Amino acid sequence: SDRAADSTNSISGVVHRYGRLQVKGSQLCDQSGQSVQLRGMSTHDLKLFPFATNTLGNLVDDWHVSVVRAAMYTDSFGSSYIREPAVKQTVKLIVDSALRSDIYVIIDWHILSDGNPNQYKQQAKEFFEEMAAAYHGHPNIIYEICNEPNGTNVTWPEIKSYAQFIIPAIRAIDPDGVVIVGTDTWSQGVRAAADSPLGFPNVMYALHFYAGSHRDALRDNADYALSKGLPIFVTEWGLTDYSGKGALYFDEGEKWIGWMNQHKISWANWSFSPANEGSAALNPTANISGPWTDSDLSPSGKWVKSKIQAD
Ligand code: IDC
Repeated sequence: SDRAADSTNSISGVVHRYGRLQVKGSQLCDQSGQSVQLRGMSTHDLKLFPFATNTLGNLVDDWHVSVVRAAMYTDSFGSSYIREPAVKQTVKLIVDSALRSDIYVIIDWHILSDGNPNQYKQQAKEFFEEMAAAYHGHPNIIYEICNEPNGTNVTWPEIKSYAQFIIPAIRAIDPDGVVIVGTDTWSQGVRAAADSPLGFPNVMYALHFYAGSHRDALRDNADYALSKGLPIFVTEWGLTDYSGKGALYFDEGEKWIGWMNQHKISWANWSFSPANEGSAALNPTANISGPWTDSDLSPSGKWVKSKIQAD
């Protein structure tokens, strides 16, 4: 369509323009060293709400996302790559869609109730080796090696040892791909990471927020981390409270959007799905294939779409 031809993201899209990403200081940059901010959407649980073949192409043409995050639950609430590895095919479908649409794609090892990333570190290593082997020639790929570490014993040193196990395995196959590491306390622990960062280049650290739950105190920690030079990627955020459900907090969301724009921090919103919950971008009756009309979009979806497209 004309729209697709004019889109910043299709055919000669964002990966064509930015090339291979790199991390300089605390900033995500394009291949030439210019700072960039990616904006896009996270999937929901890929077992419950798998993308269809056309979902991402429609999302790129219509919303102009520059990044998508494929959230593959490893072992939470009945969604388990560990027990049902076939969900990996949906990750590959999304990566292949991202290659076609010329956008960046985050491959998310979505730990959650399995809060210690070391629990399945061998499976994680094999999964990321397989993904790196399949896709390392493509600058589109971003590796997110653990969604939200949590639990009393899951301190930053524990997460760091996991990262020191996984990152060399990825780097052996894809030497330059950007890797994002989750932080403690459901990826709110950027202060501890900033005090003791990993030694590898092209690594970023996840910060997650939900506007109804996380406010100035979390932004203060993030400001501290930035002041120490920690590269932050907000791989997941929502307008609801941390449950993903219920009311939307637009005023608090506006503060976070302003903060992310000010620091050119890249982000992905939770979630591009028709889940029956406030944070989902589609209404429960919408078809995940698209294309979508305005009446298919939830209040969160309409607001977030406008933020993706804002200057
Ligand atoms: C939530 C989903 C919800 C589901 C729950 C358990 O929105 O429908 O019942 O997971 O699978 C996170 C997690 C993310 C959560 C989200 C909202 O990374 O998996 O999704 N959230 O609770 N961290 C903070 C909030």
